[in-house]
Amino acid sequence: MPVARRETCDGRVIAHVDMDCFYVQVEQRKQPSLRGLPTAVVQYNSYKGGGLIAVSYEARKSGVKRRSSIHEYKNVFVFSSMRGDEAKEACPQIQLVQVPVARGKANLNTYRNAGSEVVSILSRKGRCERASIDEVYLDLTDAAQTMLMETPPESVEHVQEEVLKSHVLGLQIEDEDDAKEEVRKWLCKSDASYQDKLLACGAFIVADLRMQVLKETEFTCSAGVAHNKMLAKLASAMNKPAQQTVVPQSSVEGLLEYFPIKKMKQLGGKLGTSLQSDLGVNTVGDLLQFSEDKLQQRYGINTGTWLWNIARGISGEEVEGRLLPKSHGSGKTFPGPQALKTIGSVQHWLNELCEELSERLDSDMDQNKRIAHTLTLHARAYKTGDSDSHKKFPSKSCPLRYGTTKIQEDALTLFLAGLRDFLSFYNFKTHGNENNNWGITALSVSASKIVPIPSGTHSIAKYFSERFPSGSSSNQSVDDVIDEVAPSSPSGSDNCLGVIPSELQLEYPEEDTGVNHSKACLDHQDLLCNLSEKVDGLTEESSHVALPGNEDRMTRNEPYRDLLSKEPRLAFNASSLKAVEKKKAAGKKPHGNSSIIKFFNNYHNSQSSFEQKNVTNAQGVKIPLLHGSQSASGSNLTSNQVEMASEIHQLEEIDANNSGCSIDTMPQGSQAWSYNIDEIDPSIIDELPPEIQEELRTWLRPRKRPNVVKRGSSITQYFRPDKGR
Ligand code: TTP
Repeated sequence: MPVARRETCDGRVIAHVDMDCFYVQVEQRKQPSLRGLPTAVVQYNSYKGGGLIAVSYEARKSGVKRRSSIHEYKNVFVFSSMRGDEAKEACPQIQLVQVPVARGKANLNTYRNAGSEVVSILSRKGRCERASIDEVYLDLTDAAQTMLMETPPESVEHVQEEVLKSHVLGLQIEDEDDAKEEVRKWLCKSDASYQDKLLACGAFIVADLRMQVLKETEFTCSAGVAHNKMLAKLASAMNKPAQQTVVPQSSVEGLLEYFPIKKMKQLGGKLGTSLQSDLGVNTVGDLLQFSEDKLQQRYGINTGTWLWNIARGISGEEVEGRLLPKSHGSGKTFPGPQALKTIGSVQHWLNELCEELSERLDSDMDQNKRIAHTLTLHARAYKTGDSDSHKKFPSKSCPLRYGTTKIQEDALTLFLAGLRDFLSFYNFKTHGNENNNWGITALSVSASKIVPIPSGTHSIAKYFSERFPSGSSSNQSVDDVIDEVAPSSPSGSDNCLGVIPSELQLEYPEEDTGVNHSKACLDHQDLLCNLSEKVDGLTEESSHVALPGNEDRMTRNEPYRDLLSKEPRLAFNASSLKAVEKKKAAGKKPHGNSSIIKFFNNYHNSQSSFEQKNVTNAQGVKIPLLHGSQSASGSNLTSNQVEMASEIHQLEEIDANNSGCSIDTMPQGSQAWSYNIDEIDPSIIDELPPEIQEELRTWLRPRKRPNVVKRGSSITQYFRPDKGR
């Protein structure tokens, strides 16, 4: 029997608000002449008119839709998006607007900013959680209770039209002409239960908020009002656009009875499939026949309980008070023939993505006084013949260092670490003409663990010491990176996904709409952030990886965009330079061939010696081959990194003079410690001891800023992590 904590209705009033065809609305606001016309926003990649990423409701009436086909492959739903050309056939009047572009990829800033406008309005009435670029959860419990006490619905003389347009699940309406009157009666019923009265108040409040959004931003949105997040999210999608749906507790069973199990949040994948094939569960209602014990025995304690709860519409997930994104991300996919096959092209795109990420981090720091702590790289690679290969490139994380160049360097190191694991998985060997068997089909970088910037001298020192731990102030080591944590359990509280199962995220554009469609973590709608969850999304473009429906794209005679041949010489990181120096010292010439396949070959061929050399760094210090921990003590380059770079260097013709890096400027030794003067917020100078204020101001003066503070200066001494303060 359900225990108290599982009360199906605990009196909370939760709303989920979702913008209608959001990108289209943003474009229509920019170009008012498009209003009322069938309109769609297309991706940056204009192949066949560009993939559709947002479709207006006028266009939907003519059969234009974002997804043109869906098929299930290995228990995963794979979507192909409709393209502009196809949309024109279905609706010749359609207006196609290309997503804004920057750095050769979609730039979502306009949409993010528009989302922020909406959030600032919706947050006026209660705790507000920004769940994705265009959706929020609201906890309206307090506001509803207040309204019920002060102006209960039954006392409202004139109920506004927007409120009367609500849909109340389970409310029988015989004649559509009477719909508004029936809704009014339900909302204003004086002998309704306390919970229903609270929901009615919620409907009034949400309708009012939606009207404010329309008035102040010109955007329409739809909403669900229920006793928990899960039900509110289900409801908001039921009546669109510009409408709202209320879920009284008495209608929950009916709502879930026929709701497809695989459409529930977290049940689109293996778990949902197992429920179908092993237990014959096809709808959420089917789950009701199983006891909690049975579900726990089969799926474990937490998942079993979670399944038992969702069958009854129970979800205790709180609305987090969060108006700002939890993370930032930038990603791009390289479908079919665009797959990246050279380290140079990977580095080129990583540089672009990191530049965008760095800009967003800087503006977050400026505007919101927040800093991010973790940098994560996600990638997908394919290997012909292994349709699961796209799942095998591991995500890697490391501490985030501010500054575009540093982020670029670290992202490359993370990529190499992932590549190494990927190669190990296949125990890779290549022969002859296998160069086309491999490629990188998606890249994304994200910054997470974002916290308010510390203020005050002590915190600043801590901030710096965290950024540059153990003197490893230069590049991240390949062995220092951390494997990304596996996705949380279905009941994980971190996930605010709604009804859309993770597989649906796979639809995300082959392009770069970039980033963060994930509904779970706002800015992870990016392509690859949160590969396993839908939301910011974003987990999405597997449809462009070597799946059956897409293989034709791999072989089609489409013009192959050879990125490498067009790209300029790329600045290399310190590791690469060091490697170049090593090669030069050994009298060897760097190779000009930068094929990834060669990298694979070189990696494989050198693996055994690599493993051995790996244990000793440049200073002769033994370094354990540990993942997820700092391995170098006092060395700027781990031997591992040098070796890895050495491999790269065999593939790339490097002009050392192109690099702005100088590894020699970094202090050496176990007590080494440095930081970037640019990372000091000038506003904290007054809080520092007088003896270092003057010196710091000198450093901060424009045009005289060095990248690295001189060893032995009082500032350096002051900020030393081991300084006993
Ligand atoms: P959604 O909220 O999923 O859809 P929507 O707002 O366009 O339409 P609806 O009224 O049905 O909710 O996505 C929000 C925006 O995210 C959408 O306008 C464009 C973008 N997006 C993509 O770029 N790719 C995608 O695959 C999806 C689903 C959304």
